[in-house]
Amino acid sequence: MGEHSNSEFFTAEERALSAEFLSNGFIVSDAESPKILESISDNISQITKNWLSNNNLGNKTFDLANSHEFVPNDQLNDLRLTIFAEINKHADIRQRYFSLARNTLSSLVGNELAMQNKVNVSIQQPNDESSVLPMHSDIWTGDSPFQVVLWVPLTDASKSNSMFFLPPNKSREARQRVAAGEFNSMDQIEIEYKSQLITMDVSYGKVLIFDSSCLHGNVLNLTKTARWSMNCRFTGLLTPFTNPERRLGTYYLPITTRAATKMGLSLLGSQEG
Ligand SMILES: O=C(O)CCC(=O)C(=O)O
Ligand SMILES: [Fe+2]
Repeated sequence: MGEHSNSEFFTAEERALSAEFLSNGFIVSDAESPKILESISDNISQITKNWLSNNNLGNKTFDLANSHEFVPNDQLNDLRLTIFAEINKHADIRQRYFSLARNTLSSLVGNELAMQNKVNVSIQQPNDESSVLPMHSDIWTGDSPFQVVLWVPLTDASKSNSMFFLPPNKSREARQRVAAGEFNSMDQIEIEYKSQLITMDVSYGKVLIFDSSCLHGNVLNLTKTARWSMNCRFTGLLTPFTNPERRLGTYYLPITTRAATKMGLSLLGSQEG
């Protein structure tokens, strides 16, 4: 199958998006529904406000970007766990999250998708060493190589409060060198590829979709503002799911199964199949 074997079946717009994604490993676009983005941000703010008052840390309304004025870094993890539990109690949170990038995901991944069972929340407050996530590939923790991450900032993300990313060609090389045992630690790879890392610049109102097999991570936030972001994973529904801990039906859940697939699956599961 040639690289461009069926590209003439795409619209010019789809071709351009696909080429950009394959070459850069990521796409930044506008959230497809600013209203829904705001509703998610409001939910997170409310959960945080409740947590602050339950912990006697105040009851003022504040910008998430200034959370470090209220949330001590040593209590961040407790807040993070609370938000994760509470936001995922909203029955429609995954539907709302998906609707932030439904069209772009459809172009890049397909219109028949599986989605991670929960949405995740990251908080990177200024000078908080404990939240730094070293360079990694999500495939190293068993995530699907067919996976993209939809990453949505709730505050403007840039410079050291954002995340870094190693482009696909360099990531491929780095993964091969890791597999060959060339490095003793993640730090060593990060140092080796430092000059080739891209810092994501994604302001509130935009979304980032990235190839999570590419190496990525974050650094100590040396800016004056906190970064709050969410992330969740998507794959094509009918792609191989080979890792027992990343199965379809548990870690990934079908979200947009089409009629013909339901038709075929029901036959496969019957005596006739
Ligand atoms: O938000 C970050 O800084 C890193 C996120 C990440 O590693 C992921 O979503 O896979
Ligand atoms: Fe990751």
